Amino acid sequence: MVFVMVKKVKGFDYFYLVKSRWDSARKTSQQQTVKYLGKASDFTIDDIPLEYRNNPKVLSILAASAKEQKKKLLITEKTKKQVFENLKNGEVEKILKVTARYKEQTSLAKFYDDVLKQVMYEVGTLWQHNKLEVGTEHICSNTANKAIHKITELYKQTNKTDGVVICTPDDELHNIACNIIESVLLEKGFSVFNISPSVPTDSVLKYIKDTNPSLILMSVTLLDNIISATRLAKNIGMHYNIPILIGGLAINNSCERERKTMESVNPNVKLIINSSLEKLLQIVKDITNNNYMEKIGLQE
Ligand code: B12
Repeated sequence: MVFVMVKKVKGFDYFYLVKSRWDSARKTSQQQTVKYLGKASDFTIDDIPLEYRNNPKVLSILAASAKEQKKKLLITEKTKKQVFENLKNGEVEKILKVTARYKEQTSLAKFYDDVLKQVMYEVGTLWQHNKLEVGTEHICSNTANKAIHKITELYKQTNKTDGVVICTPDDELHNIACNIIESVLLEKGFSVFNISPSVPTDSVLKYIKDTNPSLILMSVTLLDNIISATRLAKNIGMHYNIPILIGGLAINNSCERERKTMESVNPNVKLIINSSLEKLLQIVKDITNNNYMEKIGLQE
């Protein structure tokens, strides 16, 4: 007999496809995990091995899970609308309340990825099509940053030495992503030095010398700044042997040639493309635990 078992870890449900077999000698049933199915909230039929897709027990869990996911989707849509309205009106406190409610059911990283980031992308699209005034776009981004700062104030900087430096290349003024990344890292207890936006290369190098971080995160938004990001990564590599993760909108939209060039200038550079914040947190944890370099083949 096959069924889906639920395990709760840190408040989240995780599914396992489990086979149960009667052991007549021991007169007890033996359970064996067929497949780990992942987080219940992300569970789809594609996670189930083909041979079990018509199993009634599996199908009933799938139906319940789809209903739950639809409910969450509706909540996310409603939250996005509230955040958009509050951003336009500069209502920081209201955003904090909405964030706290959403976070309770999901996580801070999910709030940023599924709500705030999506709303900011929408702001960009409306502005690009002249459907939103530049002034309103600025109010939205200023309010977003104010709200992120308020959220981040809740998480105290620890005195760990294994710090993470967050920066942007020269000329890059977009730093909402940097502030979001700082926020989720601080929430998880990392020591963070967020020097964004746009700091001259010499100052970045000096800052690295002073703080001796175990990891550098670089965020690039404008496609035009891929060149300055490449230059900065090269410069850092000439002075320090520290892993550098580079991500952001420009990296997601870059072409193969640009990606290869960036990775070729410094062997410690790794591009992170279209990653969720939860995945990024996992990578940062792995790096600071010293087992990431081997996994992705970076320099020791
Ligand atoms: C807010 C905003 C601004 C604000 C920025 C304020 C601030 N303090 O950040 C202001 C008004 C200053 C601005 C200015 C400009 N902007 Co602007 N801006 C935006 C907007 C609307 C939102 C950006 C944002 O915050 N997104 C939300 C964040 C959270 O998303 P994200 O950056 O993708 O980050 C996520 C991931 O990518 C990832 N990530 C990010 N960094 C990293 C790093 C690592 C290591 C990893 C692993 C992951 C990772 O994690 C994040 C969370 O999931 C975008 C629209 C858009 N589609 O993004 C346009 C946009 C980015 N801007 C654009 C442009 C053109 C400009 C200007 C040139 C406009 C002008 N003519 O002046 C200037 C350039 C200024 C400069 N020199 O940098 C274009 C860029 C087009 C392009 N091809 O490059 C966009 C896409 C708008 C559009 N649709 O055309 N902008």
